[in-house]
Amino acid sequence: MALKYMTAQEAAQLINHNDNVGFSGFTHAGCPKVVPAALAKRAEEEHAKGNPFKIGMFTGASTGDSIDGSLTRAHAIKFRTPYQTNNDMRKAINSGDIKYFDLHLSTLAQDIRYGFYGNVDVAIIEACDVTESGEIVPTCGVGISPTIARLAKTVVVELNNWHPKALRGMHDIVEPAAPPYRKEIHVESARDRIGTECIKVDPAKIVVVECNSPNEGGGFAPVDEITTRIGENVANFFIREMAEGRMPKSFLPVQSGVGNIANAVLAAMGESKEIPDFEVYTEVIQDAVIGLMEAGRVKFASGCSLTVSNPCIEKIYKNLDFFKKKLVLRPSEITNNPEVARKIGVIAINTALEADIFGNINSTHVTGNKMMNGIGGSADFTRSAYVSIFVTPSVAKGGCISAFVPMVSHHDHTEHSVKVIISEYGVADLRGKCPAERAQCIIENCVHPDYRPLLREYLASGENGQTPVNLYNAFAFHEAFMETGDMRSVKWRKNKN
Ligand code: 0RQ
Repeated sequence: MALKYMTAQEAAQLINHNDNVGFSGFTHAGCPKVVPAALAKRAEEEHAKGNPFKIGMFTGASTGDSIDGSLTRAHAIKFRTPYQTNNDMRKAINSGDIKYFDLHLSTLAQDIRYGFYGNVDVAIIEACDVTESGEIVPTCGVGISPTIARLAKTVVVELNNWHPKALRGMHDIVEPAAPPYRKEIHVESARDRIGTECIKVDPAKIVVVECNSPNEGGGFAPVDEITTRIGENVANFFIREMAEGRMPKSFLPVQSGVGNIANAVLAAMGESKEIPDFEVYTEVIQDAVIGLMEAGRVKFASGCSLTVSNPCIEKIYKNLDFFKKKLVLRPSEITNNPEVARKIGVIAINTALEADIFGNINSTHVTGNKMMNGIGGSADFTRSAYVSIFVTPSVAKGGCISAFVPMVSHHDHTEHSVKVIISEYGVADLRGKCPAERAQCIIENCVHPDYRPLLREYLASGENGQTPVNLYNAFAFHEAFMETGDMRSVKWRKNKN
């Protein structure tokens, strides 16, 4: 049957106040742009007429500014899940304007299928191709698209001609069955394909909006001295692990988080002559992976999105034959699936906002109350990895904040899942250590020299018991920062002696 074409403005009229809308993509990659922008305009117009207009939002992860930014600024969001990174949205979440619930990226698609969060009324899916039989070929990010497209009553396909139709074949689309009928996921290596090359829905529910909109990929900060040292420490840790027989000489697939630090760590691993060529099994494939692939260091990468800069995506598209043999893009419930991570022995490298000296990690909340981004996929991998590593610069904000504190102000990953912490100063290998030993190891290896004496004092002030915390002083660093803007001004409340 012939597909129905319309303008972005007409498509925006298909969405009503209180609808739940699912958006394709994962990070800025694969996100629709023109329909969300038209939807934001529609919300503003409705508000100007005195009508309420807010939607519930499901996405794969963070999105581009044309979704999260423009809908936030239009006050068009009732609730939002999961991960986000947009500055305007962050402010709206922290002021209570947007109800944000943060969850593991691997679980969102199945939670939606289980009906935990209500219906999906409309799905807006960016595609490089759509056929009259209802085949939708995603662009450079997949996220939760297969689920929202199948469940939605209306699927708006944003057919973005900026992306080549020849992307068909890069994706591996599959939706696991719901329990009690769930079967094993047969991904045994990053290269395995278990699904189809496109999403397929009833064509009668598709409307198509054509556009030609460039990707919204920003760049990465140049690698600096701190990130270089963190990267070198990670690489040296792996070299020791291989020498001591704890890591197979053929190496294991690598997952690395999002952002500048993760990008720099991968670059350092690629430069190390002693680390063999390796595979990547991750969620976001960043610029460094593509560079290493061209250099022959990364043999294959499985991910949910090409979260790369615009020059990098243009390079991939110019050389698609080469990259299609080395890349596969899957839905987030497969890339981040704990079953797969545990089975194939993923090495997980994620970034912490703060860690405490016992190895608990805060990835999400500044001073325990202000949401930064969200947990993303970090816990999907951390809990199930072969070895789970957190990296962080030892200090933030010019040294006024120590990334290592007596007690984290918010808990995302517990000491039970965190095996290794690495800063620019060194490596704290926490495996097999009791809490007191972990604390000493972190203080002596990872903490900035300005904060080492303070944290030694804190540890000495701890109560007897298996974990030597001192609850009177547990948040003294945070208190000092809130009062003076510098954690080094800490005053201990009560000492054991
Ligand atoms: O702020 O930009 O204003 O200077 O936090 O910190 O050091 O640039 O690091 O960009 O890698 O982000 C944890 C947020 C780190 C990210 C987090 C301030 C610091 C700076 C950013 P400025 P950096 P990154 C895969 C896995 C959770 C999800 C995850 C993240 C800004 O990695 O969101 O891992 N992780 N997903 O100054 C106050 C502290 C601070 C602090 C740093 N202790 N207190 N501010 N900052 N430490 C991805 C997905 O799941 C999609």
